[in-house]
Amino acid sequence: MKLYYAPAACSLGPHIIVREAGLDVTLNKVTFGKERTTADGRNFYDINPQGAVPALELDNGEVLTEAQVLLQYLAAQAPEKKLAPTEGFDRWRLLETLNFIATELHKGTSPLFKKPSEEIATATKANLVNRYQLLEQKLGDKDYLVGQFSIADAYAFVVLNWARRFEIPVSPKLQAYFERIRARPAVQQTLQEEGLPTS
Ligand SMILES: N[C@@H](CCC(=O)N[C@@H](CS)C(=O)NCC(=O)O)C(=O)O
Repeated sequence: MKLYYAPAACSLGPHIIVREAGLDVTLNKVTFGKERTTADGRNFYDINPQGAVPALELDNGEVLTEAQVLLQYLAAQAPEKKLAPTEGFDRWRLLETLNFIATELHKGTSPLFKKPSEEIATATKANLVNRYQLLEQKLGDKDYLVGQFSIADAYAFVVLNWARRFEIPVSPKLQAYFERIRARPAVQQTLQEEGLPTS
């Protein structure tokens, strides 16, 4: 399998899960410019017509996209690692949490990457402050969002990393949660592989 990624983009979540699960996946960096080119010299639009990372190319040539689907697919390749509960109510809680992160936090942050006007930036950030309060409520007093560490935490790590970049205030509890995930050996390895700060 090949994972198409860009440093610190939402592909960071699937990358973390590749390392947590110990999967045999080749990383292929996509350079975003006027054209989108992969590290092995291909036009990325030929792989994902949307031009967005992450994309996962399977050994049979199929290409999967959508971060929360890749997270689930990768976790399913190593069920013994229990990175995504598949039974009981935790399964539904996991899906709810993934969708919340995708639609409220991931897409809620997207406008900030597009050099918005001050008015849009202020409104986007105010909305995110509220959404991070909701994330904190979901975390409650637990170490991780759904029982033990799961794909939801890998995805939450990505958006919390963006919150830091755009100086969106998060509570001490969420900051400690972010640091707990960052300290995991697989996450440290992933950050190093993407050339990102590890502390
Ligand atoms: N719906 C896609 C969106 C992925 C996405 O937003 N990717 C961003 C990076 S985090 C990207 O590649 N943006 C470039 C673009 O869309 O032109 C998903 O959930 O995976």
